[in-house]
Amino acid sequence: MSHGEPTSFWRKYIFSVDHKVIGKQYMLTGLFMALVGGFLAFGLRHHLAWPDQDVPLLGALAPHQYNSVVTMHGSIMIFWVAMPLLVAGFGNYVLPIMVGADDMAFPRLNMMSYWTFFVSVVIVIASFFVPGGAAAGGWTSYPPLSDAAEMSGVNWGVNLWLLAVAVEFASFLMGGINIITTALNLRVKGLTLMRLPMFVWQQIIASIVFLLSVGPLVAGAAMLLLDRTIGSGFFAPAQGGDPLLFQHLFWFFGHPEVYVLLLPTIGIVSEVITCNARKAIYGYKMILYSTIAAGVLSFVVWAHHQFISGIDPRLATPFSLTTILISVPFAVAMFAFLATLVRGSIRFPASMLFALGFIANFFVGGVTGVILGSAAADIYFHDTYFVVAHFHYTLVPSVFFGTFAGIYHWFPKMWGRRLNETLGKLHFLGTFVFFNMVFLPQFKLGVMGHHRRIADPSLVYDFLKGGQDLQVLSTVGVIGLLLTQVLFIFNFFYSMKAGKKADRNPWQATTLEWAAPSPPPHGNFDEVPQVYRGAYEYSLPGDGPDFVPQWQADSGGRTAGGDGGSADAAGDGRATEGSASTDREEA
Ligand code: HEM
Ligand SMILES: [Cu+2]
Repeated sequence: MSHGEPTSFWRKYIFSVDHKVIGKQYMLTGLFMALVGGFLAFGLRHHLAWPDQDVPLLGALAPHQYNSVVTMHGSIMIFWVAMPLLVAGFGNYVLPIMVGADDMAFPRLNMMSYWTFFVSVVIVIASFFVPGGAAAGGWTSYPPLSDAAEMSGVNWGVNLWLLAVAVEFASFLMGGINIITTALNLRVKGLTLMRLPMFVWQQIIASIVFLLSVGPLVAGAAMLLLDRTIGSGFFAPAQGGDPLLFQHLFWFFGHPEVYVLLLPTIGIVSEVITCNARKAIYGYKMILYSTIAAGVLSFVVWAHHQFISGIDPRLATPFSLTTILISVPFAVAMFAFLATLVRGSIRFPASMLFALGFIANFFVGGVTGVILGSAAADIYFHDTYFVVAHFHYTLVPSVFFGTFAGIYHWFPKMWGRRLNETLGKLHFLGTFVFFNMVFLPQFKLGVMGHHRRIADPSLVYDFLKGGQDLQVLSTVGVIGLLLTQVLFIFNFFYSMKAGKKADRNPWQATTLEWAAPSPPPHGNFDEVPQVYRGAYEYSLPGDGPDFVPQWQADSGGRTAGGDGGSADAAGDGRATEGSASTDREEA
C-alpha cells in the first residue's frame, strides 16, 4: 500500500502509481474521448437533419459510413467516456481519500489498469484509419452484421473493435478489484460500513455488478473474433451456429452495464445533494438496500432487449415483470433524494444544479423505461426513436450530469482551485435546455413510428416526412449543446491555473476527503484521520457551524436530526466518543 514519493517526471505524471494522478489521467482521457463521441453525435445529427449536405470534417456520409459513425459514437460514449469518467476517474480520485486511505490497495495494478485502458483507446482510435473504416455493426455488435466482413462491409474495423473492447474490459477488471478491496479493507479506524459515504457504496456495488456481468461478453467477443478469423461458426446458422446466442451474451452484460454507469452517479448525486441541502441524506439504508436489490435484479432483465428477436413468447412476461420491478428501487432512490431536499436550507452551486438536473432528466428516462419494459408496448416501439430518446434520457443524465456534478463538487479538492460559479451556472443552463431540445422531439418521432439507424433519411415512408422538422430541431439542439461545452472546457483549464484558491473544505462538507489539504499531497493526509460519526451530520442545532465532519471527535454535544447516515453515530456510538476524542488529543 505505502510507496515512496516519486521523484522523476515520468514516475510522477506518466507512469504514476498515485491514485490521484491515475484518477486525473482517466478523467482527462474520458473528457477527451467525450469530444470524439460528441463530435460523432453531431455528425449523425447533421446528416439526419440535412441528408444531402456534407458533414463538416466527415464529408457526405454514405450508408456504411453512417453505420460506422453510429457504432463508434455509442461504443465510445459507453466504454471510453462513461466508464473512465464515472468508475475509474471518480472511483480512483475520490474513493481512497473518502475512506481515509493513502492510496488504492494495489497501486501497481492500478497503474497497469490505466495503461491497459490507454492501449484500448489507441486501438479504438486506430480502427478509424484501417482499410474499410471503423466497426459498423452497432455498439451491440450483433451477428450476422458483425460476423462476416461481407455483412457490414467492414473487416479490420470490427476485429479491432472487438480487441479494443476486450482490452478495455481487462483494464476495468483490474480497476474493479482495486476499488472493492480499497473500500472494504483500507477504511480508517471508526469508518464502519454503515458510516461509509453513499458514493463509496455505489462504487462498490457498481464494481461488483461489472465483475459479475462481464464474463459472458468477453466470451462472446472471443467467439465472434474466432468466427471472423478461423471460421468457427458459433453464431453462423449455416454452420449450425446461432446468432441469438450472441444477443444473450451481450445483454447479460449490457443491461447490468447501464447500471454500472448509473450507480456511481447516484453516489455523486447523494454527496452533492446532502451537502448542499445541508441535511443528512434521507433513508441512507433504504437507498443502500434498494441499490443492492437493483444490482441483483439487473442480472435477470436482459431479455427485454429481445422481445422481438425470436425468443419464446412465454419468456416475455417474466422479463417484463423483472424489468418493471427494477424501476422500484431506482424510484426509491429518486424519492429519497427529493425527501432529502424537503425543508433543507438549499444552496445552488453548479454542482447542485447538475445533481438536480440529473434527477429531473433521469426521471423521464426511467418512466419511459417502464413503458418499454412492457413487452406489448415494446413490440411497437422497438428500434424507433422512442428508444433512442429513452436511453439518452438515462445515459446523458448519468454520464454527463453526473460527471459535471462531480467535477464542480470535487474540482477544488483535485486542483486546489475553484471553478468559476457563474460560468458553471451558464454551463448548466445551456446543457439542460439544449439536452432536452435534442431528445424530447425524438419521443414524438418514435411515437410516429420513425425507425432509428436509418442511414438515408430520404428513404423514410411518406407519412414520416412531416417529422423532418423535428429532426432539424433536434440537430439544432445538439449544436447548442456542444457549443455550451466550450464554457466548461474554458472554465476547467482556466480555473486549473488561475481559479480562486480553495481551502480544505470549501463546501463545508462532512466526508473525509475534505479533511485532506487541497490538493492532497502524496499520501493524502497530514496525519491518519479517524472517524467518529456517520457521513452526514448537517443542520445541527445550536451555535457554530451547522455540521460536524466525520473526522471531528467532539460535536459539542450537538446531535444530528434527520435520518440515515447519522444512524449509528447518533445512537450508542456517541457514548464511546468521549474516549475516542481523548485518543485524538493524545495523537
Ligand atoms: C451529446 C448528446 C448526444 C447526441 C446528440 C447523441 C446522438 C445519437 C444519435 C443520433 C444516435 C443514433 C441513433 C440511431 O440512429 O439509432 C445515437 C446512438 C447512441 N448513443 Fe448517443 N448521443 C448523445 C450522447 C450519448 C451518450 C452520453 C451516450 C452514452 C453514454 C450515448 C450512447 C449511445 C448509444 C449506446 C447509441 C446506440 C448506438 C447504436 O445504435 O449502435 N449517446 N446517439
Ligand atoms: Cu436493458
